[in-house]
Amino acid sequence: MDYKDKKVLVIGMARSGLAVAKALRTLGARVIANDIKTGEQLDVVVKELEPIGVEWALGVSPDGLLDRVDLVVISPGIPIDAPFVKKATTMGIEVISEVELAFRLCKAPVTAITGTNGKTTTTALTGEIFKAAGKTTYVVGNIGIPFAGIALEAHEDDLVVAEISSFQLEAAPTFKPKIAAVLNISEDHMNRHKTMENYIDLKSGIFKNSADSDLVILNKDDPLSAGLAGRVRAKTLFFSRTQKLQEGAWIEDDSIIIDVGRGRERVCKIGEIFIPGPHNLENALAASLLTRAFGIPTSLIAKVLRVFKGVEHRIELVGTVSGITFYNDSKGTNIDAAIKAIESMTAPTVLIAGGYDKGSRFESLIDSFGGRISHLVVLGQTAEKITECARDKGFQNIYRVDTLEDGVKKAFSLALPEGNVLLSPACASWDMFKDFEERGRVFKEAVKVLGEEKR
Ligand code: UMA
Repeated sequence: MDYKDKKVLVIGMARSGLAVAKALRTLGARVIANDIKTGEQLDVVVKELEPIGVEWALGVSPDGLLDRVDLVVISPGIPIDAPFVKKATTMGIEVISEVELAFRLCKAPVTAITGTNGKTTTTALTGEIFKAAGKTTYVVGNIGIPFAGIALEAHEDDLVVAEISSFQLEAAPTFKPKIAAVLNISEDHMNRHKTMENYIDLKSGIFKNSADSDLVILNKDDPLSAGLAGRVRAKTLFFSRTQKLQEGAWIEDDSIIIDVGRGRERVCKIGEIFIPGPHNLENALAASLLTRAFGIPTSLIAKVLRVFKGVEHRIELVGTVSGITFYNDSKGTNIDAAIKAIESMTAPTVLIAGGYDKGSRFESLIDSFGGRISHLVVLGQTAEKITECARDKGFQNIYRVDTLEDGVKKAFSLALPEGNVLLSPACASWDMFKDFEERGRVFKEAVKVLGEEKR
C-alpha cells in the first residue's frame, strides 16, 4: 500500500499509537489520532506529536470518524470486538493491529515469540544471542517497545525479534514471521478472549501464514503448545525439558542438545545457565533452538546463556533488608506465571498478590503454595476473590492492604527469618497502576525506602 496522503485513523495514543502515528507521518499519510482519554490526560503524547502534524480526536469515540478514513490501526489495548470495528468492517474499511502495520512496513525478517508465559525472557535472550553474533537486532513488541517504532528503520539484513501477545494477533491478517514460537498456553485474558478456544486460536495465529521456508517452534512438554502441531504448514521443531527428542532441542546428560538437521550438537551444561528455575530452562531451550535454527553457532549461544541475567520484573532479585530477600515478579500477571515464581522460591515466602480482575480462578495458585508460602498479603480488585479461595482451601494467614507500599511493610513484618517476600500478583496491574512496569517500580522503591528506614 502506498500510504502517501492516505487517511489513517490511529486508535489508542499510548506507546503503540504514538509509534504508528510517527511511522505513518514519515510515509506521508494523514493521521487522525484518537483516544478515549482527553488531551489533558495525554499531554505528553500531544506535545511529542504536535510538531509532526496529526489531527486530534481525543476524548471521543472513534465511530464518528470512520467515514473520513481509508484505514484504521488499533493498539493492542483495543479489543477486536469493539463496536466501531464491526462498523468499520461493514463500511469496507480495513482495521489492522499495530503489529500488522509494522510487519507490512518492515524489510527485516521477523522472529516472533508468543506463549502465556516466558515470552519476555525468551525474546530478550534470543535478542541477546543474535546481538552477540554481531547482527543488528531490534527487540520489540509486547516486551514494551512497539514494533512500529523501528519498522522503517530496520534493514533487510537486520533482525527483528518480537514478543507477540494474543492482543496483538487479533487483527494481523498477513503477519508472517520467518520463525514463530509458541512457548506454552494456559488460561489468561479470559475477560477479553472469552473462551480458551478463542485464546488458543489467536495464539496459533502467529504461524497461520507460515510457508515451507518458515519454521515453527513448539513445546513438546506443554500439551496445548504441542497440540498445535497439526495446524502448522511449515517445518516444525520441538523443544523439551523432560523428553529426549530426535530433532529440535532437549536435555541429555544434564546438557542442552540441539539438532536442527546438522546432527546433534551440545550447547552447554544446564548448570552453566545463569537464569534459575525449570521455567527458565524452557526459555533457554527455546531461545537456543530459535537462534541455532537461524545459523548462530552453539558456542555463541552458550556464551550468552552463561551471562544473561533475565529481565526486569520477572523474579527479579531486588535486595535484602534485615535478612529478608525481596523478589519483584510484577510481570507475574497470570496464575501460571505466579505459580512458576512461587516454585522458584527456596525459602519460606510471603506472597503479595492481587490486582486487576481478568476473570481468573485462583484455586491452582493456592494449591501451588505447598510449604513455601507462609503468609499471603492481598490487594487490588481481586483481593476478596483470592482471600475467599485461600480460606476455602484452609489457608488462613491472609492480610489485606490498600496500597503496594503498605503491602511491602506488612509482608516485611510477617516474613520469617531469612525468608523471602515475593510480589507475584497473578493478576494484571490495570486496577491500580498504568502497567506492570509501574507496579514493579513502586514495589522496588518501597523496598528501597524500607531498607533506608532499617539501616
Ligand atoms: N484506549 C482507547 N480506547 C479503548 C481502550 C484503550 O482509546 O477502547 C486507549 C487508552 O486510553 C490508552 C491507550 O489506548 O491511551 C492504551 O493502549 P495500549 O493498552 O495498547 O497501550 P500501549 O502503551 O500501546 O501498550 C501496548 C501493550 N499493551 C497491552 O497489550 C494492553 C503493551 O503490552 C506493549 O508492551 C506495548 O503496546 C508495546 O508493544 C503490555 C501488556 O500488558 C505490557 N500486555 C499484555 C500482557 O502482557 O499480558 C498483553
